[in-house]
Parts: sequence; structure tokens; C-alpha cells
Amino acid sequence: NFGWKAYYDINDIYKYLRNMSKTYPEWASTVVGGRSYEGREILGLRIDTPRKRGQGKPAIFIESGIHAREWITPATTTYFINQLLTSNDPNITALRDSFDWHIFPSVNPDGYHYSYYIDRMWRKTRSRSPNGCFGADPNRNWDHNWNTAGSTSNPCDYQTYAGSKPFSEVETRTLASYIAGVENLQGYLGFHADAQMLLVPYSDSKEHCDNYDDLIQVGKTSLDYGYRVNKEKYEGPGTAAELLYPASGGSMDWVRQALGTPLVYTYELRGYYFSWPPSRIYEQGDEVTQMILGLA
Ligand code: 0X9
Ligand code: ZN
Repeated sequence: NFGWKAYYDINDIYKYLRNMSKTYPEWASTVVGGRSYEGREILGLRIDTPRKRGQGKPAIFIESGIHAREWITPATTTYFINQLLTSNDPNITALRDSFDWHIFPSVNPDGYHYSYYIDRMWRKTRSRSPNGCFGADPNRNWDHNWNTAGSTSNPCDYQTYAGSKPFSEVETRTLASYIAGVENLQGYLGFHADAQMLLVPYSDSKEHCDNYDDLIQVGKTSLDYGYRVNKEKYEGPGTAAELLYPASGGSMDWVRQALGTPLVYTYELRGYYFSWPPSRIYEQGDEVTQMILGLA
């Protein structure tokens, strides 16, 4: 009875992933992208259909839920998985067969669980600092110009504590090593809420990466495809420093620079103070599906 008219807890999301791997064993398998402070797996689904296998299919990695309270991102990501595995639309089946997908609906499972049951506005991980405060911002913790912009060294900060050092959080450290092991990784899409914009690297300064012009062009096509669904305009594509605010230690910057992955984006979905009516998850699910199709 998993669906897209309610938000589900982490156990139900993981159950859904396991079910899909059992229903579509030729196409999909669960993968463990890392682990969390409280001992959960970072569970994902790899969708690598036999069509075009062994022909150098490019891999695309989808990261959602790095910020715990951005519930629409795990929801649209499972929606996208469902589209890939069940749609008969030839554009979607071609999309499914053309890439080796590594899709992680919740890369901060402890934080999501805490936000779901205890504190709706929780954003960080749940690691315990020596001074007794909890959590670091997992999108400030990656080893790219760590803690130089838009973050703090105060472990009690509710939002943007960078962690005690780069990759201090087991979630970011283990996930980074999984990502580094993905063969032929060409695309990395991170999903956030709710600034309604499309961001490209780098995020800590106004520096543009060397394929900035290509990223902008491809990003525009992605937004055009999304716009057709609900006539919703997203800002960008552009860098976080130019459109939002500078922030260092983000996953996208690390993947772009340390791994050299060419197509790296952060999608900021819609919402209002991180809430979005569950009855309308479909709306953003379809938008995201088209945005990914446009990009691909
Ligand atoms: O601050 C963030 O991490 C993102 N905004 S949010 O409101 N969802 O928290 C912006 C991310 C853009 N920057 C990087 N990807 N580094
Ligand atoms: Zn976020």
C-alpha cells in the first residue's frame, strides 16, 4: 500500500525499495550506499536493465533527503523510481534503459526519522558532539573548501554546523566512497527543497567550473521540460553563490571537483517552509520526472 498521497517513514521507504527489487529482479537491485550514525543503512535502488548493458551505459546518481526536513525529495524520488519501473511511456522506458541508475531517496536516514517522528524542522544528521549537541549539516561536511562559507563551527547550531572536520559524518564519508566507486559516472543530481531553483557548481564562491556553459545549456532544457508539466518557473540555472547564498562543503561541489563528474546539479524543489501537501506529491513527481528526462 505504498503510494504518493502521504509521506512515509524511513522503514516504509526502504520496504518499498526492497519490494521493487523483488518485483523487477532483472532490472533493479537494492544497493547499500553507506551507513548512518545510528546504524541504519543508506539504502538505494540500482536500476540497470539488460538492454544496452555492457555497452558503456553512463551512470547517473540521484541523492535525495540529505536535509532531513525536505520531505518532498524522498517522495518525488520514489515517485521517479516508480515511473522508471512501471511507465509505458516510450520516453520513460528509453530513459530507464539508457542509464545505469543509482538512486538514493534518503541519504540522511537518521535525520529523516527524527524529523518524521520528533522534530519536523530537523535538518542535520544525529551524531553526538562532545558538548552534547546533536548533528552536523551533511551538505556542509564534504571535503571541498570545507567550512569556508555559509557554515559554522558551532555544533549546537540548528542548521549549518560543518562538522568537526571534512567527512566527520559517517553518512557523507561512506556515501562519498560509494559514489567514487560508481563506474562511468556522468551525472549527479541532488534534490533539496524549497527554493525552486536549479543550481550548478561551485557553491562556495562565484567561481564557475570549466564546463559551466554546457551545464547552463543542459540545465535550461531540464527546466523547460519541467515547466511544461505545471507551468512552474524555477530560477536559474546558476550557481548558489549567485542565486541563493554561498555555501561550502556541499556534495555537488565535491563530486564535480574531486571526482570530475561532468553533469552535476542541485534541484531545489517547491514548498513553503519545507511543507508541501501530500495530496500534491504527484504534481512535483511528474515535474521532476520531466526535468530528469530533459536533462538526460
Ligand atoms: O543550503 C543548502 O545546502 C541548500 N539549500 S537548502 O535550503 N535546501 O538547505 C543549497 C545547496 C546549494 N549548495 C550546495 N549544493 N553546496
Ligand atoms: Zn536542502
